[in-house]
Amino acid sequence: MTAKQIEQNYAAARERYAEIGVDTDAALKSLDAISLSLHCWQTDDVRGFENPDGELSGGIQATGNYPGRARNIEEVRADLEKAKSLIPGRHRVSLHAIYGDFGGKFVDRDQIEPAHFQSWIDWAKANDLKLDFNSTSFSHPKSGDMSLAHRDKSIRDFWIEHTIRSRRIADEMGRQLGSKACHNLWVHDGSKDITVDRYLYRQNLKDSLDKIFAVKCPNVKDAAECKLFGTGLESFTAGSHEFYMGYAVKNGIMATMDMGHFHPTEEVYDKISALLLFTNEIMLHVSRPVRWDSDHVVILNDSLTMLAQEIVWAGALDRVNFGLDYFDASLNRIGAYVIGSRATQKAFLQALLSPIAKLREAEAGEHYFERLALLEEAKSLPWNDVYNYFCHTHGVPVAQDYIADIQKYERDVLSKR
Ligand code: RNT
Ligand code: ZN
Repeated sequence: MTAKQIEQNYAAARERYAEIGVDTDAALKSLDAISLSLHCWQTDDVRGFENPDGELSGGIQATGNYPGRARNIEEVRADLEKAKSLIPGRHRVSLHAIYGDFGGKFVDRDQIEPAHFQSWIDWAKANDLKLDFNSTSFSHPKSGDMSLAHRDKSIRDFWIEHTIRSRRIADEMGRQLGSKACHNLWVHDGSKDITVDRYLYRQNLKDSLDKIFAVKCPNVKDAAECKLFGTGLESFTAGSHEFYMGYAVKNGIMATMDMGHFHPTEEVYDKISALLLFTNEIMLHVSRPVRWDSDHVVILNDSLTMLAQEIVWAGALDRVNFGLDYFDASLNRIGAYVIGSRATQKAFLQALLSPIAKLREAEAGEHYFERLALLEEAKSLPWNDVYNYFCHTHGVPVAQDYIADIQKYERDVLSKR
């Protein structure tokens, strides 16, 4: 598409939307304000630099062995920079504690410090990025089936120390970059089979969290992520949805909603308005479960569009933190970022372009045929011409043009790894 075509298509789309009372320029402005937090772990299948050849544990799995996985900090950064250059807008990067700049030394989880992440902060500054952070409880000899909920106090203490240190690192990131860092706490703690001491484990988890959050980190937005189950941990998950919802509401932190962490027909979108009445902000993990929490690359599907609609219609864009969370090792990993990020932006743009005034009017008047008809019509309005214009004005490849760019990166860089 030529620049002229993109601009002409946008002009036509703008008129078409104006007919139904929608301002495309305003929608683009709102879209521009949405920063996605790119999860660093798609670059290397959640290996990190602490023990990159170790097994991924904690009930999560990256399947596939597509060549070109990032093997060190330079490669992770190069891949993130490449992905960023193909995604319009200003974004963030989310790091896990195992991605520290450890200089080839083994630094155990209860020893990590802001210094191990200083080069990430400098990199973020140089690349106009903000950072978010995650404590890492998986892939470690001390984590087994349980960490913060473990019945052994010395194990709990180790993970409490790790998580406090992780929050301090996030605090330093937030301070230096002038934007509060989201710290997401997810632990896999659970069991494979029938569990008779559920109350004890949850009480342990709660006590550990109380100790962790007693440390004040003014530049951090704290979040905790629930889960339904992990592989090998099918019968019990200490940090269930009810557990963290209760904890978040009582303690004023965010609940993280991962789209893969609920029953297969349960959708995250319907939780937004319920949660936001009781917590200030929400953290999202945008993901795509296929039959289970499989963390497939995010695409523009109903789960995503309905989630975006709900957030936009609730007027809650500034109360939601948009983390991506998927890891597919079976295809070009930079491509995975670009597809998932663009799909997320498209979902939000569609929502921002929905004829909400007319839809609300129909609903208030109990005109349900008209409401459904309008919702259906909105699906095929020329929103993609608006998105193409967004890419064009941000100087990134429009429509399918990013494919050739990624193929070139694969030829020039990834294939040499
Ligand atoms: C696992 C959780 C968690 C992880 C990342 C790596 O089921 O979704 O968020 O995916 O922290
Ligand atoms: Zn997640």
